[in-house]
Amino acid sequence: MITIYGVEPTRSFRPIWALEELGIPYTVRPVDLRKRMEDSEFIAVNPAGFLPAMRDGSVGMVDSIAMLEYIVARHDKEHKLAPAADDDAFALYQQFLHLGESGLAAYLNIVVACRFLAPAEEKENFGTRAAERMFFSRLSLVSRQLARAPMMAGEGFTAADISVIYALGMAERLGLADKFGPEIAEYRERMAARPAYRRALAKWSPQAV
Ligand SMILES: N[C@@H](CCC(=O)N[C@@H](CS)C(=O)NCC(=O)O)C(=O)O
Repeated sequence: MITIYGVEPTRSFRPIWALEELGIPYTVRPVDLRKRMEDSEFIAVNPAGFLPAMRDGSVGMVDSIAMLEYIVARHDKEHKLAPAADDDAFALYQQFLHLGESGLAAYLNIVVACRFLAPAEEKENFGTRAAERMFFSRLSLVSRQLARAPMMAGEGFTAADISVIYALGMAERLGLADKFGPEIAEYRERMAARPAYRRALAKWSPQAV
């Protein structure tokens, strides 16, 4: 049985949603972000202490995008969440799968740190403004893709949508959603209507549903 360590608001949502889409059994093991370094079971999987982490039998791993790639490669033989490598959609799939983290959510970590952890005079510093600017420059590629197709890899839902949608939710929690174009809001609504998304949300954030 797969175990995902970490609950709302962490990137644990990505593997949880993927597992719900595939109908693979799993458990969510909550980790308190403030006390995580004292959580010996979790630290055994991720000694660096960031979330999420995952265990699948003897496998222990970190990084939500790596987990999506692992889940797809090991458990998605029917290509429900990723096109095959020789499919025309594969390049877009790879691009947006990674852009959701390296081009979107990773920049927002800087904004989170400045907003919630920095001293007052550092909250709106050059670094956080640059991170926001980079987030919105990469987001323009998502908007451009939505002008051509309903989803990140084209016509079909994939793990690239899971990756990008998590980053958009993170931006909303930081108060940045009022700068989203209508195509982004419409895309989020469409993805949130998926039954697997609703089930994942209930597991990730039990009080929210
Ligand atoms: N690229 C990593 C980023 C992991 C990450 O930044 N996790 C956040 C929570 S979503 C965290 O644990 N932050 C606290 C820290 O890094 O110490 C992934 O996709 O899993």
